[in-house]
Amino acid sequence: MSGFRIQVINPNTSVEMTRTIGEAARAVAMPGTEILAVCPTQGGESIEGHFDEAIAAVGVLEQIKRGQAQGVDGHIIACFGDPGLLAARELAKGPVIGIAEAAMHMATLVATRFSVVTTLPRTVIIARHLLRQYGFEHHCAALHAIDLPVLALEDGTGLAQQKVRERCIQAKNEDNSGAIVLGCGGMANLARELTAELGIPVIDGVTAAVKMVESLLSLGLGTSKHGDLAYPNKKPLTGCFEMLS
Ligand code: 5HY
Repeated sequence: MSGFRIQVINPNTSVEMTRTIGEAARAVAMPGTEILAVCPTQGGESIEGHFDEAIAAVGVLEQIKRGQAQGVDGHIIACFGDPGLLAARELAKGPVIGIAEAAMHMATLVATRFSVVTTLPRTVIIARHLLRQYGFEHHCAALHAIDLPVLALEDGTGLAQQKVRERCIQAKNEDNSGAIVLGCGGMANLARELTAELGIPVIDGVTAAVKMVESLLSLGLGTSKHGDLAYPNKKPLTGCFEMLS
């Protein structure tokens, strides 16, 4: 099976991070899979709280619309808060996977307990909400923040990457977790090296989601259009939301 077109949406507007995410996705995609890495035309350069997520969700929906118009087969929301996930599923015919859910699901398949390493302490709180929402609370041993903003991952100094590495080592030793989930799309290029160095699965959601979308597509499965994920009820949308109608 080949020839899938997967749209990887970075919900923030950082072009550098979109490139990092796209490269990581291409590195694991099947030879016939085409990865289209995109980000919204409007919004914030990083997503670090509920306010940022609400804005980013609209950008995600805009990109889903575009992707569908271009005939892509599946979509990935490449931000650890999975902003707009269920709304995106309403719009989409193909599968839509968020990177937090992808990484958490995969972690439960290779370890009984995992730790999360993310950027800011407030993101830890958002990740806790997601754990509860997805039913993974009991699988998560602990959550850690490197205490640097999201864009530190793209500043070229390597400091954020070094802190992620240190936190992962600390999580392995102190939490006694069998796996680590990386809690930011901008960490997508770190998983393989850290897995080799730490000797336990270090899972990034972007690459995990690529393999999940490919699996669903290979099985001929898309988003259910029966029930709450049916296409949105038709109604006029005004102002800046006209582009979504
Ligand atoms: C992300 N923010 O994956 C999240 C997560 C974080 O702009 N991309 C973002 O680290 O807060």
